[in-house]
Amino acid sequence: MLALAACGSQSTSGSEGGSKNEKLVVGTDAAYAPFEYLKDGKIVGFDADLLKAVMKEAKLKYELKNTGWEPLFASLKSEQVQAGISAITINDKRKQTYDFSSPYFESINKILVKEGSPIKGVDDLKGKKVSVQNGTTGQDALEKKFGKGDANVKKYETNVLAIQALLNGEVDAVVADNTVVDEYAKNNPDKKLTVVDDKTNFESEYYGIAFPKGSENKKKIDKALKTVIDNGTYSKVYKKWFKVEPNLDALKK
Ligand code: LYS
Repeated sequence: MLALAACGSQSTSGSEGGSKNEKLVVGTDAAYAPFEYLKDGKIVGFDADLLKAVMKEAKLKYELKNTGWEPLFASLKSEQVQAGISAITINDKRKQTYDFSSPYFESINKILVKEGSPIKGVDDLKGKKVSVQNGTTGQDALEKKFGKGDANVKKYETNVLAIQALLNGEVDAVVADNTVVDEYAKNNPDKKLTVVDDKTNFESEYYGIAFPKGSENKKKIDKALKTVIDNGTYSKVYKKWFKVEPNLDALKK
C-alpha cells in the first residue's frame, strides 16, 4: 500500500564513513512507491537503497529528508538541501537550474485508468479530466498535447493524491511514471485499474540525482554511481525492488 506522505517532518539517516565530511541533506518526495515512500516512518524504496550504496561508495555522510516534491526544487535552488533523489527526470528545462548525476533509471509516462475505461492512449484524454502530480513530466506531456492551463488537467501535490482522485471518480485518468502506476495497479487488484501505454505521445526519460548548480558533489557522486553500477551493487538493489535484471546498456546512452 502507498503511504500518505507527511511532508517536511520525516527524515532518516543512513550515514557511513567519511567522518571528516559534513552531512549532506538529500531531499525527496516520499510518496512515490516503489522509488521512495514511508514505511513505519522510514523512507524506503529503490532510490533510498541506491542512494545508500552510492553514498557509502563515495564516503559521504548524508541524511535523507522528506521535503515533498515542489519544495525539493526550491530547497535545491536555495541550497538548503545538497542533493535530491526522487525519481527526478533529467530534462533540458531542469538542467537550466540544476545539475544532474549520470542517468540511473529509464522511465516513461503511462496512463492509469479504471478497468473498462474507453481511454486507450493520450488522444483519448481530450476533454477528459486527468490528474497529475504538480510539476512533473506527466504534466508537461499533457500541456504539450492540450495546451497550458487546460482546465481538465488537475494538479495534485503528491502522486498519492492524484491516484486518490481517480479512485474517488474526480478524474478519468492519472498520468505518471510507468513503474509507479504499474506497481500501484498490481498491488491493488481490488481497485480494478488498468495501465495504458502510449509510446507515440510519451517519450523515454531518465532519472538522475539533482544538485544545486555548480555543486562539487556531482563529480564524487557520479564516480560512485559508476562504481556501484559496474561492481554489481546497482543490479542487486534493482533486483530487490523489481525482481528482474536491469538493462544496464539503457543507462549508457
Ligand atoms: N519522473 C517524473 C518527473 O521527474 C515524476 C517524478 C515524480 C516524483 N514524485 O517529473
